[in-house]
Amino acid sequence: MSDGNDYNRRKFIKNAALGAALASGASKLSADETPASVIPDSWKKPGSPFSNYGQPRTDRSSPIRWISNNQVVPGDGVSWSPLHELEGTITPNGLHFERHHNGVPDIDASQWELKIAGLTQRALGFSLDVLRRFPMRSKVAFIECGGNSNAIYRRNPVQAACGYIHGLVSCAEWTGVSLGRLLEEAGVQRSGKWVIVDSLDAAGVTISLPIEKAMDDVIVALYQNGEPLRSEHGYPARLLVPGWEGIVNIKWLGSITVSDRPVMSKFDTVSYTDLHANGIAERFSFEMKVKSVITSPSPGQTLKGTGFQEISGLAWTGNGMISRVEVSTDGGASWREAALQEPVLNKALTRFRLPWSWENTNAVLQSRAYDQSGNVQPTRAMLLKQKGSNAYYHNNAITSWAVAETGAVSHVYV
Ligand SMILES: Nc1nc2c(c(=O)[nH]1)N[C@H]1C(S)=C(S)[C@@H](COP(=O)(O)O)O[C@H]1N2
Ligand SMILES: [Mo]
Repeated sequence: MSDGNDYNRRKFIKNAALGAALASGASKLSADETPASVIPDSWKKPGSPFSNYGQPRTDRSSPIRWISNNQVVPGDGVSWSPLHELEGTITPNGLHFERHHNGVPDIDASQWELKIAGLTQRALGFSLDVLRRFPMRSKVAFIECGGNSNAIYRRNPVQAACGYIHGLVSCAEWTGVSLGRLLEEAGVQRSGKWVIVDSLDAAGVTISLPIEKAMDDVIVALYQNGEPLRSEHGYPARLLVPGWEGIVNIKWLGSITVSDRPVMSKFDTVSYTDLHANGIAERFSFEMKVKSVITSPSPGQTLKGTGFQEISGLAWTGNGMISRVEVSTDGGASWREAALQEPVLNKALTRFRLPWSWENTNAVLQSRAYDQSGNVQPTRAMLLKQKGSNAYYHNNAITSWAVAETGAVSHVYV
């Protein structure tokens, strides 16, 4: 037996002898609390009946999405995914963030068809029934709004829960028909370099996508996490454009027009576009950059007692897979590599975890993600320097959560 084992064994015996609180905080059962001596109340009457569609528990107020309404345009705003109250990597459909520019339209699917026209051999209309006859494919992917985390541009750290700062990202298994397959059916002409995607909501959202991406991995999604799309997420069909900014993932699809050029719509140019310090705007900043955030511990939470504490969070990149996540508990002075939970998927949320022991001391928690192309998440100072003071979108800076001696967690800049 090695000295180390002997030491641990002696320490264990000592703790057990003292009846000391274990590092986990588990409580010690008295004799009349052991399983053999207790009859649970739930054994005494039958449980509640079946339901046609399961609902979340109603005796609690969380997890819920928070809603931020834009005060000017009706139905313009967001609802945030409560990242700090969720685990794993798949967002339940009722908690997937939402971004609408003019409310959720009610589309009659029996009258609906997706039109494909423009620089094609033929103009085609695909009803929902016709789309369902095509080969289906599924992809687990995140969608992130280009405006996610823009609070990190503010002068002072916003004190809000993690999901209220970073929750315009969610991840689901999307199933539908390859857009490339549908474009082939219509026959793209040689001069077709872009597709112009129009939607049916009152906001009149139109965007342009390069034909290479449209023919590559884009899905006309009909299902989200196995069930037909909900109205909020684009019923009857939306685009899933893996790894690219939220806005191009057009909901309530109307038509796709093949063109030799982008249409330069408001959503191609003004929205989701960053203005550099020299007054020149970024164009087509499609790919979401490598990013991560610690979801637990995070602001609003208070650590309950010293000892073992798992640090856990989410990492993602529009550029392939997450290759590594490092965690600091001292504001970036030193870093340790976190474990990545399997499976690590291309353009999907990746869960990371690191065991930690908290000893009633001040700590500043940070996570730093790397992707397979070698991109690294920048510090806030680096990002501000690079993007200048006009920037509002695409903030992928490292976030810092401070843990006070009391265990209270808050948002800080370091
Ligand atoms: N037709 C239409 N598509 C849209 C939008 C919209 O307002 N109308 N919002 C876009 C934006 S900015 C984002 S971030 C994503 C959000 O998708 P979700 O609401 O399913 O999370 O949808 C995109 N697709
Ligand atoms: Mo967005």
